[in-house]
Amino acid sequence: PELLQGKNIVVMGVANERSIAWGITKSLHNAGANLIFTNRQERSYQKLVKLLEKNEIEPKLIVSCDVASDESISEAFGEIKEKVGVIHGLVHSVAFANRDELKGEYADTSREGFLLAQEISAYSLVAVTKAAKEVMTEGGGIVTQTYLGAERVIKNYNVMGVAKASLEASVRYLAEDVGKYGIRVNAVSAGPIRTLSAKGVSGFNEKAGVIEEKAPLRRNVDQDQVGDATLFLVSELSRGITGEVLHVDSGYHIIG
Ligand code: 0WD
Repeated sequence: PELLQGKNIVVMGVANERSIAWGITKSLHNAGANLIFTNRQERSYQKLVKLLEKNEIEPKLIVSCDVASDESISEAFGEIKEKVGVIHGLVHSVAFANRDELKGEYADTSREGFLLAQEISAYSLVAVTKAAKEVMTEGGGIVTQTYLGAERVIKNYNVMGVAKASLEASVRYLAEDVGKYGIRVNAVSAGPIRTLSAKGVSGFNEKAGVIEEKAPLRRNVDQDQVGDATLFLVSELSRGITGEVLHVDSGYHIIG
């Protein structure tokens, strides 16, 4: 049987064809999973429906979910519980910061901008894990998306780097909390990939060039590679792994 045959997996964060969550969708679909999607905006919903049709992927369910709202999260997972019952995995591929704070000096970050980045990019995983564990009654894997800017100072990544540091620490604390229910929590730390969100980070093209030049594999990663690594972390193949950050970056992070 296929790796995720009969498994119900929630995917959060498909905005368009370039989204990392779309690469993940293809990997999970190819592994036989039943997919449940959450979107924030109507615009993304329309795009997602078209993308799914074009790729002949039949979604099990699509629900709206704005991670900035506890009410929206609880409605979304309530609907998932009612219509799907049990879920076996969840992919969190959501982040946000004000564009004008993804350049210049981190020291200039506003209080509001700091809190917004933390709320959407880090706290959302906490809130979603709390809601998802009620529906993950047979155990499973939760996987989020992070970036090297959590560990090192990367020019312009600023407030988002600090939010990703918080996200990675949350992965560890959450892993401890839900481990007793057979639920694992891990992160993929992807190299730079051209997406809608990446466009918001100043000087993004330079970052991709550095990977091609310096990473052991001398090439950039793409959505499909992140998709396959995420599939591994969602599936039972990684049943011994939790609280981990797996780098999918052509090995760039090992180079000094
Ligand atoms: O180089 C990159 N692109 C990397 C991205 C490298 C390493 C990590 N990542 C991370 C991002 O930080 C993020 O956590 O991967 C994740 C996905 O990013 P992406 O695929 O680059 O971004 P994008 O295609 O823009 O999707 C981001 C989505 C939003 O799209 P819409 O158009 O609906 O705003 O994040 C979601 C949303 O789907 N999002 C929200 N979802 C629910 N509630 C919210 C929100 N409040 N805000 C943003």
